[in-house]
Amino acid sequence: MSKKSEFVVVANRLPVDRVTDGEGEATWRRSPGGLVTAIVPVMQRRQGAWVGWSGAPDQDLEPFEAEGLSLIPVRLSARDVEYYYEGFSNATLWPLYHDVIAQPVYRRSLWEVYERVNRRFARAAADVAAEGAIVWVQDYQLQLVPKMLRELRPDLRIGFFLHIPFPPMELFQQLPWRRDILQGLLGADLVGFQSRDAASNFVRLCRRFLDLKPQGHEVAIEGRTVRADHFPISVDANELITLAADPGVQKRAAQIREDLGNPASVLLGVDRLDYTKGIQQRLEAFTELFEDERLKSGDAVFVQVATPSRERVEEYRILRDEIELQVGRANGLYAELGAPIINYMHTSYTREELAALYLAADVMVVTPLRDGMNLVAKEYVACRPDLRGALLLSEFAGAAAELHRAFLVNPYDIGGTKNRMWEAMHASPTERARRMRSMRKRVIEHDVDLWAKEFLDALEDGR
Ligand code: GDG
Repeated sequence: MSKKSEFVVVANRLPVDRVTDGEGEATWRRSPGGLVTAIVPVMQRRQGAWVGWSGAPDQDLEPFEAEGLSLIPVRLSARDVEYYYEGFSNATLWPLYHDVIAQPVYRRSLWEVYERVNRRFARAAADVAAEGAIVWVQDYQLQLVPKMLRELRPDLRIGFFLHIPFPPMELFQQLPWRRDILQGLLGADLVGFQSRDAASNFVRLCRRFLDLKPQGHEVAIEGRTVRADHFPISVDANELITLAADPGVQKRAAQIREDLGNPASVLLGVDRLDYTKGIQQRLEAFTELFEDERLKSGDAVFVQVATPSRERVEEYRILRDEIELQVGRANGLYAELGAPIINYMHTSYTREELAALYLAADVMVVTPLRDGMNLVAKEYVACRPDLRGALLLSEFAGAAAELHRAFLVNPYDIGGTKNRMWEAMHASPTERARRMRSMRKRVIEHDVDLWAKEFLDALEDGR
């Protein structure tokens, strides 16, 4: 395809999923999620193209159009998926960038494939970008793309956004390829992070390991200036408000409470099944409330939705077993016949069902040990115009910097988490409303559209 685009997004995955209809015909459907929703209108305005992997290994696909988007597939072999995606991205970078909660794997063979695959993405972007186009590279799987792309196409304006935390010196230092990653990112004109701390870590690391002399958040390199800044991502608040007002969703929420036996409190967790999310810590805190006899069956029910994730990575398989053992134990000890204290669902739901769960929950429990932002916390807040819910939120989630009226917890402190959980369950309606009102104001004013606009304005400003 020779058509060039003025605006190119480069991400590990394409924004569409392959679905098969009733007749067995395969088509593409836009993937759910804030990033796609926020960027699609921008792309439509600017003849945008999206470069990414289809999600299936060894698939040869020509560029195609779907959902009004121009899509450029990048091929990954089964080995690429194993080494670049499951390996370097999810067994090296993911744990390293999340406070080494799990031990990162440092293997040269993984790095080599990461480099090779990043180059493939950079070439695909270079081929499709028009003269002087804006290219926006997404996330930790593609940190080398900005530099590789600049070498191929110095005329482009390149932005990079990291969705996960960026670690402090003491941790980042471990990475054998630390200089390559920093240099990779510095190929961009603007490097965006979720938090101020992450942006500062990056600048400090450039000083320490590349001998550069940053001024504030600007790094001068090879006659250019790279800006590092924070742009906290958000949700499509309007979409969620509409969803929560839907009579079908509201009816379903009432049904869910009824199915749970109409307990005094419904607590909810919604996460990818990931060791960064603090699922074990929150379930331990909840179970201890029964052990302490502060709660008994019928007082409170915990619903934990754990969406299957990265199931071929060893750590994730172990975690799943541990959680399932923990849930079984807790119910074995404290449930009554037909009334588990924890309802654990290892599955994924539609947006409608998720909204109904948010509406049914008195306390939303979000306790990551480290999280770039955490959209679930913001989604819950957007879905509660009734002001009746309470949010229990980890200090280690990026979202805590904005949602400081949540019931904040340190998830490593099980005793403290348990008490705060109890407090959130028993807060008066006035207190819940006061906290929720302030959090809603923030999420509605700073939605995902504003996030994308602020990033792109900053990227174009520096031209
Ligand atoms: C990374 C960063 C950062 C979950 N289960 C279902 C479902 N979900 C949706 C949620 C939410 C999204 O998945 C999860 O987003 P989070 O932000 O909570 O977490 P990560 O997946 O780790 O995302 C994170 C984010 O990137 C964006 O920058 O905030 O810090 O780690 O939207 O609703 N959606 C549906 N069914 C499910 O069962 N439909």
